[in-house]
Amino acid sequence: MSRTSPTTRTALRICPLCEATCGLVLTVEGDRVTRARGDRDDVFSSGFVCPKGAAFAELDSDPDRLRTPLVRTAGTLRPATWDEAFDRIAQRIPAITAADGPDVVGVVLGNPNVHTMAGGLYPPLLLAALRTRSLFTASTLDQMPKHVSGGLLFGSAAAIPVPDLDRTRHLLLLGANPLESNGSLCTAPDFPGRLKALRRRGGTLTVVDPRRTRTARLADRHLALRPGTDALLLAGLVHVLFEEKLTDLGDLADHVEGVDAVREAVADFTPEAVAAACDTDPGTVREVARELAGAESAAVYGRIGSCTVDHGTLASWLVDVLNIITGNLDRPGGALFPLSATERAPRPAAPGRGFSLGRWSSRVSGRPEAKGELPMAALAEEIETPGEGRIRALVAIAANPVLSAPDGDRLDRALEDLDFMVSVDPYLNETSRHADVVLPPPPPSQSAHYDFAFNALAVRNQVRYTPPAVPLAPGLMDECEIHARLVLAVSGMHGAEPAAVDDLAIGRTLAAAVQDPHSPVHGQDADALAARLTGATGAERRLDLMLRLGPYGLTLDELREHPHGIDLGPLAPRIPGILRTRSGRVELLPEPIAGDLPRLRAALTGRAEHALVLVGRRHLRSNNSWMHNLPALNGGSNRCTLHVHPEDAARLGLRHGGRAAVSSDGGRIEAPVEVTEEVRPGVVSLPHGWGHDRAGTRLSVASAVPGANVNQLLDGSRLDPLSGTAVLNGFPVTVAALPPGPPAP
Ligand SMILES: Nc1nc2c(c(=O)[nH]1)N[C@H]1C(S)=C(S)[C@@H](COP(=O)(O)OP(=O)(O)OC[C@H]3O[C@@H](n4cnc5c(=O)[nH]c(N)nc54)[C@H](O)[C@@H]3O)O[C@H]1N2
Ligand SMILES: Nc1nc2c(c(=O)[nH]1)N[C@H]1C(S)=C(S)[C@@H](COP(=O)(O)OP(=O)(O)OC[C@H]3O[C@@H](n4cnc5c(=O)[nH]c(N)nc54)[C@H](O)[C@@H]3O)O[C@H]1N2
Ligand code: SF4
Ligand SMILES: [Mo]
Repeated sequence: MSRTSPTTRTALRICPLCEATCGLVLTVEGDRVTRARGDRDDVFSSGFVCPKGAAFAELDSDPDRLRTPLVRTAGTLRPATWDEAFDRIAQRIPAITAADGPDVVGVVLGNPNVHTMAGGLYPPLLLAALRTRSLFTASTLDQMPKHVSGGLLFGSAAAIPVPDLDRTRHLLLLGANPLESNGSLCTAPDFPGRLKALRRRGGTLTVVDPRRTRTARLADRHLALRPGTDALLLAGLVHVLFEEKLTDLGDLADHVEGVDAVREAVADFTPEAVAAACDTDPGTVREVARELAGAESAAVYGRIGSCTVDHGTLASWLVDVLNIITGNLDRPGGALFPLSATERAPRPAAPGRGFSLGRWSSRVSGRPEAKGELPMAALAEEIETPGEGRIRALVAIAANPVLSAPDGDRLDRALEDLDFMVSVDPYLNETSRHADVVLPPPPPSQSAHYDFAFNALAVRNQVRYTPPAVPLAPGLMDECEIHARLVLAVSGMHGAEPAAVDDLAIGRTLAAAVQDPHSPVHGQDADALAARLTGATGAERRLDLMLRLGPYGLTLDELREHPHGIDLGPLAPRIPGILRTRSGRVELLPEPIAGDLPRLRAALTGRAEHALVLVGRRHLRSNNSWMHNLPALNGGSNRCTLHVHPEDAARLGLRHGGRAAVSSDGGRIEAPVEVTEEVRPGVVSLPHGWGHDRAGTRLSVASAVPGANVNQLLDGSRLDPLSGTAVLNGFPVTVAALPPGPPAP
């Protein structure tokens, strides 16, 4: 920290607003953040900042943020003390569990949990304390297919290969728009700059997206395929590689089984067969395959548009299959597994326990669990369907499923049926308004930051820690302490010191580590090791412990001594050490995948002609459902409009600036029309996270421009069967012009 005047100083803060994790320099006047810019000295982001990061000060001081807990009394939420709030939780949750069993308490974890230290450290302890299997997270609206394919192929749901963006010579990118999203499952500050650098060093970029996005405009080749058909295209590419003898596993050959089985499995997916379904031509499928095989190095990378679709897990699996059979997995310039500073130190290659799916199922629709989670799309029915095991109470942390999950109106009603609900959320929004207790975390400037999740998904190994930039305001509670107290309140230890939760976690970790022959502390004294940990809070001490036990043997003090971060070098090969399959090898055609292939084969034919399908989109100044409340980010081109291609607009009588009704399985919504060639014919697009028109929220800016909730078009029944991920892209809709009415919100 440097002082520029007695009351103005600067402080560093890693940006928590997307997966790029840019380093920010905050200007602090008194205890107030007044400005944010990119930190030029940050070892990873080197000064990059986007409009959201630049709006950090506005976000931090949003007057609509809650500044005290809220507790429901006589039907109304009113400000309360922290003691009252936790007392209420301790009175209710253990009693509900005691009466009806652990599974009647549901837990919902939303996206910002991967952007806070609290969300990285405490939810596993909360789940252990509750002993509930009723876990629902944003993963089943997002990347669960990647966890399932990584689990099945490599034996660990955490094994997600990341494209080696800075070294690859060819990137085949499907269903991602990093020029707006700044990247996902591929943490890379200044993703746009890194893509431009790829082109500058002579590399090539192919983008597969039904929309001509800003990312697609940067590409050498843009394939505007029919939404929902990526798995077919990818299977076609695999087919061509085998047919034309272009496969070459390189150093991986000894570590992969099932190659011949995959060759047979894709026999039907000829370029001719897939091209028609994808709306491309067989020649293009062949060219894309040859480019991939011919590149000096290449990476295939698929995201939201290839995950939240009918064949999300198959598409995610095929992405990895392509990287493997072209010899690009686990080699520089291909797709590699990062090695984060807080993961367990690598151990020698050995067969593992493998990855199982469907160890239990949801009560109402019998949906199989994946990675210990049930589909978010099944939450409403689990609350509203009577019978033994009905979810009666809910703990929602950093989640707004009323807007982010299918059929928000139904979930809205279901949440009203709960006996008790807790929200840990800074806003009173569409979801938290149903809570009986709302626990608000402080603004980000008052929290320490460490990226547990994204350092394990970054294009370069590096590590950074930022302590709170300003002191905790009077009356607020650090989010780690909120989580720790929540764990105590639900587990009958209400009133104990929150540090007890961290001490328990540290004790357990160390007890296991000193017994583990591969641990750097094997055979040492656990108490002495615990006494050596540094940190002002339980969370800091736990971070220090994870760093010490991690692959680089770092300490929290070292991170503090390097406020702009420590670069740990480019990604390096990790196979076979990372494999945890039962065979100890990459299992290229796992049984659940083989079992789902007939469904993909059926999709080769039987496509509904003339049907319009809907896809989503993100805007650079958006962040899912919760950043529409900032004047600097809302408005301009960041609007909830329906994008329609001019040919479709003419056919349907839609006019630019007019209004349209969009209908599908789950319902009907209305939105203003934008006629644009950005979408291909046959496809319309609406962004998600809008629909801020419900009563009882405190979102003064967002509720003035509510927009429509695209997820109201879904009824929650369309899921990728293996991962339980909701189909949010590529579902059929009908669109009709509406007579001119009141101006669009
Ligand atoms: N149609 C459609 N739907 C989608 C998507 C799509 O592409 N199309 N995308 C999906 C994806 S990828 C995701 S990840 C989900 C996201 O869906 P959710 O996980 O529900 O995330 P958000 O909608 O961003 O809501 C985040 C909540 O966290 C709160 N919050 C913000 N900061 C903090 C904090 O520091 N601590 C705590 N405790 N709370 C905080 C916010 O106020 C808000 O209530 O949406 C999904 N929904
Ligand atoms: N500005 C901004 N940044 C964000 C977020 C945000 O809301 N706003 N959300 C964050 C979160 S939670 C996530 S998970 C990431 C997501 O990051 P990305 O995966 O990059 O997400 P999108 O920008 O939605 O890009 C998805 C693309 O898939 C395309 N698409 C739709 N259907 C299909 C299909 O069937 N096939 C193919 N090939 N493409 C298809 C869409 O047109 C869209 O361009 O972004 C993160 N960053
Ligand atoms: S790109 Fe993401 S991490 Fe970087 S400043 Fe923008 S929102 Fe923050
Ligand atoms: Mo996401």
